[in-house]
Amino acid sequence: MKERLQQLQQDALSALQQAANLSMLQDVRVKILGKKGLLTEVMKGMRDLSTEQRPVIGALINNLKDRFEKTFVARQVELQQRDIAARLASEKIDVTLPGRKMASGSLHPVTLVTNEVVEIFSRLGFAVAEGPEIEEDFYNFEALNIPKDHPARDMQDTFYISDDRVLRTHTSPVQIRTMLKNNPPIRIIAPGTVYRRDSDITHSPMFHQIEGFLVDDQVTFGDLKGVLTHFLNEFFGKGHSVRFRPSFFPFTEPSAEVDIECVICGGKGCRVCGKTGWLEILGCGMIDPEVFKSVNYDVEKYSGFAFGMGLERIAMLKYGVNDLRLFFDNDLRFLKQF
Ligand code: 2U9
Repeated sequence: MKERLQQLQQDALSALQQAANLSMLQDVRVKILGKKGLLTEVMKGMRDLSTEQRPVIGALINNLKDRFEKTFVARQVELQQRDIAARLASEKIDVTLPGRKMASGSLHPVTLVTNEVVEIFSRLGFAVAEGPEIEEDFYNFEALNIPKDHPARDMQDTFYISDDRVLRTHTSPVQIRTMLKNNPPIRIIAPGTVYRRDSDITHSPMFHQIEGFLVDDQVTFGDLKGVLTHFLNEFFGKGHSVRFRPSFFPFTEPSAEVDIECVICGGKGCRVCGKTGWLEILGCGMIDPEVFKSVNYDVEKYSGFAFGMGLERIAMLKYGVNDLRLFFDNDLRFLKQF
């Protein structure tokens, strides 16, 4: 039995050394120590040994097991390291390769100019107000002194949803809603999407406006001129002359349109300003007392000014865009430039 054990030890240790990979190594272990393994078979023969022989053979078996385990672990580590080395050699990572860049979007130019206008008026104490794009006739027209037969109500201009519901044609109804909920003093800036039945190279049926208004006691046309001139200096930079031309709007009296010296040619006359040297930027005026009456404000006590501008138009002037349709095409080659 002693010889059998010595032979088995020799065979087992050499089988461990010859195992070419981790799976073969495991097979050797099962072949020797498994339930039907060679050592297990030898150990069954212990029953037939005499009491003197049993501890001697037992010690030999323990010694064999011990050497087997140690050799097994050593060979296992060796094979694992060989595998790791092989993987490292075949799966080399080039840490100098540049990473994959995350594609990041950018804000739409109309959003950029909206943010800029809002920021300028915020610094003057104006708060942003918003309202629904589907409006009632009262807020969009009636309260703004636009009577039933006014041309602005013509089917040419307004998208009607029902007899008394429209897609808002301006953001002015936001100011009516604000006045109905609050008392003066009020300073509001109202950016938003508006809709008109108009579509050609210079008009889109959906566009963006920003309107503002201020109501308090003793507000004058001088306040209006001061605030809007300050806005234009901030938005287009100082050094461009500004002029106020008389105009008409149903909701303001007196009314004016505001021009700035052409920011493209400096007033010399070019294609953008139609050779006039001036660019029309804003409409404005003192809020008509009829508008105050429709929101139950005391016309003797309060006065105010209001203004409005098209955001696509000022974005075109600011960024030198020559075609309105570019804002709505969603062509990434255009949008990525801002
Ligand atoms: C209230 C009272 C008065 C807002 C105003 C304009 C003049 C104006 C146009 C500019 C270009 C619209 O986008 S555009 O076509 N707007 O000229 N808007 S005064 O007046 C108001 C608003 C609300 C309660």
